[in-house]
Amino acid sequence: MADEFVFGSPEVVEEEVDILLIGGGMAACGAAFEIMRWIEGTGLKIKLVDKAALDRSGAVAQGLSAINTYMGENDPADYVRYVRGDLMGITREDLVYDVGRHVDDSVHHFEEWGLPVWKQPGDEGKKLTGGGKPVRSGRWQIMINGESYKWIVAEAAKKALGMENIEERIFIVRLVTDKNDPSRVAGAAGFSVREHKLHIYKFKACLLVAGGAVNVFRPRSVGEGTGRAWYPVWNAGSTYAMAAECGAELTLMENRFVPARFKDGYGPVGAWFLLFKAQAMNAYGEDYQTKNYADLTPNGYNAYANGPKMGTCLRNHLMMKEMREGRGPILMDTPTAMAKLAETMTPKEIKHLEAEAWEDFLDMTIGQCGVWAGENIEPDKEMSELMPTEPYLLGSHAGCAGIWVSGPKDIPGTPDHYHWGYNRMTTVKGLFTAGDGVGASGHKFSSGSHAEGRIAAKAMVKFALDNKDWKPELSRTVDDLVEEIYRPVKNFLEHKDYTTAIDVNPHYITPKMFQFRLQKLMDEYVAGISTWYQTNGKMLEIAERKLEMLREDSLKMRAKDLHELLRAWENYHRLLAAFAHMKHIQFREETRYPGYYYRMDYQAIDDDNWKCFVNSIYNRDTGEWSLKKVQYVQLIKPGADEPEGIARPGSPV
Ligand code: SFD
Ligand code: AMP
Repeated sequence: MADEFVFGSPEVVEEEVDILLIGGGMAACGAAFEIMRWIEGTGLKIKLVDKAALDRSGAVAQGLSAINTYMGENDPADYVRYVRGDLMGITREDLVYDVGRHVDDSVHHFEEWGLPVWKQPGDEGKKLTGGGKPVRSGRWQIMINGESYKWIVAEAAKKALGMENIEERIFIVRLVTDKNDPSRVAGAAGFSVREHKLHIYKFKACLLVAGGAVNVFRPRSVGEGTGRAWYPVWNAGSTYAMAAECGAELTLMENRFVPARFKDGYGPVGAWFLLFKAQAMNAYGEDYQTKNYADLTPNGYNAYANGPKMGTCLRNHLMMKEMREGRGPILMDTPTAMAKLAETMTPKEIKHLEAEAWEDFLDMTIGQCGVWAGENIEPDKEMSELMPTEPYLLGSHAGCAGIWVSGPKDIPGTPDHYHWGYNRMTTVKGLFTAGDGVGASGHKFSSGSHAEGRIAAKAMVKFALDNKDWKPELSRTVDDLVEEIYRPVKNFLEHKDYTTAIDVNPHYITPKMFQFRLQKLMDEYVAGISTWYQTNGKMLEIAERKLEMLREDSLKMRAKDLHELLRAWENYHRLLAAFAHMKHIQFREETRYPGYYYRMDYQAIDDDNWKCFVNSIYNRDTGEWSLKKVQYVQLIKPGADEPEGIARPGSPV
């Protein structure tokens, strides 16, 4: 209970470093590994803080079965074409290209560090760097035995940085700007989730890589499964919220990812579609993607599809039509796929295939195996239901919400507004990001996020060296930060005796109830599952009013122990991420991502007016958001088989 707080204020630990890495996921591990190469002999001090333990923190905690971004024989320019096609034409092609040209080196390191990468027959003993051909599930994806993926990547990061420079279980709550220059970040404050300690860091530069935002929307999971989600529940929008509060410009926060997943266990579908070549169908055995293709035409969505080649949101769109019109459930035909593959196999190989079908989930989404086992589903005998999930905000998977960053300057044709400083630096001086943090540049996945962390690390070292004599001074006092961060504790201690039921009190709101309120309103008004991802201007007005009230009530959150203090601040971060998402959807008067969300008052794609980025800035003092259009510039020429929408010029802004 609250015993740890009744003894008074937290111990305050202040520390100054040159570079702080916030987060311990794929991007942070990439940065930790890379940074040590560039600081040699410079005397720069680096520190990494993660809210959890590096070995199992972030999205890769449970492991993965595939590395979704590996170029191999492919040209990074084609990777850019693939990404912009999937994300409906609006992408920062400089950033995507940059990931594409560097990502393979990260994958080669993973293998070197011990990650088993599947190889084609005959190449089993060969490493990728020795010419070993990977088993590709798709053009960009390769298969791995990845249960221990995060352990392996974390071990390399720890070795590089040294455990003395890593602090685990520190939840960073906010960034602090510089006292003399409000456009510059100078520090960060957070608390230990194990001890009654507040940590304040001062630095020249920091990498904010705390992942995407999960549980902003009411999830499909209920009851004892509540909170089960596809993306990691511990990534609570901290990246977007802290960046926004520090004044960083966000981009494409209207975008979201709604993955089609195996129902209830949230098992990913990629391996089934791409490796096992399974077919998804409606309840009546019809191939809905072919059957509904013409349905893309009325609102111009077809401009972004070329036959079966279409983006993830459009595939969703065609699937959702079946469900909305009563021809669900959608089924993944696992038995036929396995039988087809087994046709040319020996009994031993068939056993192996069955093992692989299970291992795909055992390695990355173990809960899906629980569903199969619990519901007596044998994938070679029975089909499984697919379901579009609740929305997630992220920048590294098949989505592109995030922060607007400066890109590399060596890519021909890059306009000035794409680079103003150091690679992956945000519009706040000294604040860098990568992975889920970088907006307008999706499809990096685990490997690309690692590579991007490395890109950012190198640029940060340059920034720190260029600012070697600069001394950070915080714009806020320690007392002020203690007061703010421990407010939920104070709320609890001051009012806990007012009632006899600890969770029922007119003076405070529990973080859990706060989260329910947020999820309900986002679900019902901002295109969640209960409206089949539909909203309109009027609904968004109501959402805005309710979000404002929730922001007022955020000051009333209570924390009865350190765990609740963590939950309180996670939910505050979710609130700001949700706010950004709502404001961006409100601003973009078109339906750019059908199948992810629909503006029912503007159902068409409107390239003449909206083939552009939407960027926003949040004013922490006034609570106001300002939004604007930012020009999209095409850097990579359209390919012959790209849908016609791609070739259309960006709209004037
Ligand atoms: O199957 C704070 N991903 C997949 N990538 C692939 O390459 N292959 C796949 O197979 C992929 N699939 C998949 C994936 C993810 C998940 C959950 C599943 C399946 C079930 C995506 C990648 O995992 C993802 O792109 C990267 O991990 C993104 O990297 P990054 O670094 O941006 O985020 P992170 O790894 O989640 O790390 C976040 C870190 O931040 C910490 N943190 N620390 C301090 N203070 C705070 N306030 C903090 N808030 C968060 C976290 O602890 C963590 O360390 S499939 O679906 O396609
Ligand atoms: P998922 O398991 O759904 O996260 O997908 C893993 C990878 O496969 C990602 O790169 C997806 O874009 C891709 N993918 C998944 N389903 C399909 C599909 N039906 N067609 C093409 N690519 C897909």
